[in-house]
Amino acid sequence: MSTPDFLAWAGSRQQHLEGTLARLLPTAGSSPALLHDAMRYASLGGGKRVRPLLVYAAGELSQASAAHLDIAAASVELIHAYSLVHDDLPCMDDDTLRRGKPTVHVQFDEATALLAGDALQTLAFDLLANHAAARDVQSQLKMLGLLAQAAGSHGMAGGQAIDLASVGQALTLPELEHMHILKTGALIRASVMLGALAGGTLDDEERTRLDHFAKCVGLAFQVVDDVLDAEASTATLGKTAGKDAEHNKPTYVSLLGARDAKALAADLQADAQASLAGFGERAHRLAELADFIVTRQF
Ligand code: GRG
Repeated sequence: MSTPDFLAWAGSRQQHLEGTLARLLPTAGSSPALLHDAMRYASLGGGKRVRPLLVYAAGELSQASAAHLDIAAASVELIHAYSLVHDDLPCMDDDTLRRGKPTVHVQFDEATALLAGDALQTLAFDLLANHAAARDVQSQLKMLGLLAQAAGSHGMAGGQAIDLASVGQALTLPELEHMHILKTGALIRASVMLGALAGGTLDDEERTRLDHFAKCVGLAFQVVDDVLDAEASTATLGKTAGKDAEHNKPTYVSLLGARDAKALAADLQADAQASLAGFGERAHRLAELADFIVTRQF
C-alpha cells in the first residue's frame, strides 16, 4: 500500500511532468494542426507516468539536476505515448479506449495516429539531443544510445513483434519472459538508467545493482499488468480489460494462473528491494515505486 507521502510526491511529479510536456510539445493548433493536436492528445492528461517517476526517483539517487531530469522524463514518456498510439491501431491491438478516452485513431484518424506516433518518437530523441540532460556530453550521448536501444528492435519494438507473432501460440515461461523483458521491461529499465546517468555520481558496481533493480521492476510491471487485465474492470483500467484472454494471448496468468502470477510479482518485488540495499535513504523513492508497481490496482 502506498503511503500518503509517496502519493503526494508522485502527484507533484506527475503534475510537473504534465507542465513540462505541455511546454515541450508542439503548440496546440500550430501547423500541421491535426498532427500537433493528436500528439498532445496522445501524451497529455492521463497515464500513471510510471516511467518518468522512475527517472525522477533514480535521479534523486544519482543527485541529478531537476532540469536534466525533466528532459529525460519527458523523452521516455513520449516514447511510451508513441508505443501506446501504435499499439492501439487496427493493425495491432485494434483498441478504442486508452487512458479513459477514445484512442488516437478513433478520435482523429488512422493516418494521423500513425504520424503522431512517429512524431512523438522523434520528438523524444530531439529533446534528448538538443537540450541539456546530463552533467557532461558523454553521459548525454550514453542516454541517447540507451533510449534508442530500449525502444528499438532489440527492445520494445522487438518485444511487440514477438508478441504479435505469439498470439494463439503456446509459449514457454522463458519465452514469455523474454518477450516481456523486451516489450515492457526495456523502457522501464531505460527509465531507471536514464535517471542514473543524468546525475553521474554512481560507480559501475552501483549502476549494476540499479540495473538489476530495474530489470526486476520491469518484469514485475508486466506480470501485474497481466493480472489486472484478467481481474480488473475496463472502468478502473481506463482501457479495455480482458483482451488477453479474448485474443488467446499467452500471459503470466494463462501460464501460471492468477495466484502464482501474483506470487511471482511479489518475488520480483522482494528481489528489486534487495538490490537497493546499500543505497540507504537516497533510494527510498525507488523502493516506494517498486511497491507501487506491484500493488497498484490500475
Ligand atoms: C507499437 C512499437 C510498439 C510497441 C508497443 C508497450 C507496448 C509495445 C504496447 C503497450 C500495450 C500494452 C498494454 C502493454 C502492456 C504493458 C504496458 C506497457 C501497459 C501500458 O503502460 P502503463 O500502464 O500505461 O504505464 P499508462 O496509461 O499508465 O501510461
